[in-house]
Amino acid sequence: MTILIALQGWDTGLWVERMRRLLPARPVVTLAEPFDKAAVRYALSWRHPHGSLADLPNLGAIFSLGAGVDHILADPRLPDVPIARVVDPDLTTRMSEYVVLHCLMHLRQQRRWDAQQREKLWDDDDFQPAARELRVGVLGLGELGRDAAHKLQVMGFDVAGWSRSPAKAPFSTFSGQDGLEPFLARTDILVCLLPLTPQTRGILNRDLFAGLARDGRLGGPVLINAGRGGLQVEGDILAALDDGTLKAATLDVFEREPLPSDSGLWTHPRVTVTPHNAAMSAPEAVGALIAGQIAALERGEPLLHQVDRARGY
Ligand code: NDP
Ligand code: OXD
Repeated sequence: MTILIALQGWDTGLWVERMRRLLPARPVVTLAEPFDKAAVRYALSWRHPHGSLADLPNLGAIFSLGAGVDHILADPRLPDVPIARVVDPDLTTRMSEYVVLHCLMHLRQQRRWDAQQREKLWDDDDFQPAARELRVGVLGLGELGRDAAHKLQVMGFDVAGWSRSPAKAPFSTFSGQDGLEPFLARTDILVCLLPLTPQTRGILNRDLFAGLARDGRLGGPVLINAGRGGLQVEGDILAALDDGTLKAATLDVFEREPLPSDSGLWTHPRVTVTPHNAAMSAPEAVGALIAGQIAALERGEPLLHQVDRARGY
């Protein structure tokens, strides 16, 4: 009943320590050391090296250490066992904090005041719009999109959401390809919380930006992407910023991570870059979620938050 921790880019030691503390009777191993492959029952993955979960004859489940699972499904040698992802209030709350922060930052022009402060410039020529005058559109109405949409509504924004299948919510909802055009046409700030799948790859492109509202109070539409870098076409974002199709962007995720130092996004005056930390998986919270899932599985209960491989999320 060994637990294998297979991570790249995160601190493996933190997760080993957390899982050993939560499940003291179980061996917890990592890819950095020799281990008995036949003993591994559960694998915890964040961007595991492709092929590293193959040849584990008794593997029963894979737990993504993030909400997204594109990093797992991309493995061509992925074993055919159930995959569960993170659905946890700690992570959801972190993401909503990020989304609300950046919507407010664009609403209140915080980048402009920061620049003015550096110049010791006292210049307040505009009458700032109120949140209710801004239409925020949330792409993806899953665990994260719904919570963010709800909290944006509490702040007073005029919120709508878009999903694959029709959704009921206390705000306007749109779905499918037919719903995309009217959704974009009423959107001043576009928040992307979609998963990366073959259907969504590259969706944040020039054509989509051209469909956003042009009559909003910010003087042009704003993009906030905290979903995945593969959803966006970065050349199109830079071109759209430069020709006025987009007014500004906040980006947490990138086509290549870390964002290469020669990317024009780093230095663009109307781009805010954050290092894929909109909603980090805290070992305290996510470790407890996975330990609970393992205990439930072993009591014969179903695995929660399972990924549908055919849908890709
Ligand atoms: P969910 O699976 O709960 O929700 C996904 C949503 O996207 C659903 O509403 C789904 O529609 C919609 N969707 C999927 N495919 C399409 C499509 N082709 N067209 C329209 N809508 C679609 O995911 P979460 O909310 O938990 O997470 C979303 C993503 O956020 C993760 O996959 C991950 O990539 C990213 N993330 C980023 C983090 C960061 O720090 N930057 C942290 C955590 C997550 P439907 O409701 O019809 O199924
Ligand atoms: C996630 C992430 O998917 O951190 O949870 O990106």
